[in-house]
Amino acid sequence: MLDAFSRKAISADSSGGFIGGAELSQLKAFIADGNKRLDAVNAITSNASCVVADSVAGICCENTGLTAPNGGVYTNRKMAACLRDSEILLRYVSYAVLAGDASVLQDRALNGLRETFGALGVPTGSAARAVAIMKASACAHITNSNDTTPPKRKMAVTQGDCSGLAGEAASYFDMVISAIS
Ligand SMILES: CCC1=C(C)/C(=C/C2=NC(=C\c3[nH]c(/C=C4\NC(=O)[C@H](C)[C@H]4CC)c(C)c3CCC(=O)O)/C(CCC(=O)O)=C2C)NC1=O
Repeated sequence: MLDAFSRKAISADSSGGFIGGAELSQLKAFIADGNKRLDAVNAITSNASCVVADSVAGICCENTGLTAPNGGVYTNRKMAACLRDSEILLRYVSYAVLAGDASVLQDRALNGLRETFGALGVPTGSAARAVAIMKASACAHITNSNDTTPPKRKMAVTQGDCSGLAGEAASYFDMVISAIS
């Protein structure tokens, strides 16, 4: 498991150098934005069940075959597995946002996931679509701009520009999408 700090140390060590000025300023920025980052994690965490349920409801509305006999979430057991998988993936994205580093997401959740889904017959296109819906709603929660995206819940936080963090979170969701697509 790595974070933005360990990553800098490892890359400096691989070139036998000290952690230089540019790296230090990046880490300084990481610390300066620390409260925003924690608010971003909180925005995901406090709305997780809503974000997850909304994404799975979304794919079921868009594709009614999913809940029909032999569909990807036909039977309560498969629906429960699908909701659980979406929650797991969202949780790992929240860890990546916290650490400012995707390695924990890559190593513990995404590694081999496409093969697992393939072996189980989980429709990866629909799974990727569910992740894309989570991306839209989680990013709206991070920027607190979820006026138009259901759910419409707003957090009481200091107003500020969290577009950078929303973009970073979006990049982690994109990693999930490309890992299973
Ligand atoms: C480390 C993190 C981690 C992940 C990511 C994980 C995924 C994972 N998802 C599984 C199943 C599953 N996953 C889904 C998910 C879906 N079906 C759909 O149609 C939708 C598109 C989608 C939800 C978005 C379903 C339905 C199953 C059960 C498949 C089956 O048993 O037939 C299984 C098989 C074992 C089980 O059913 O519990 C694993 C291992 N396990 C882990 O430990």
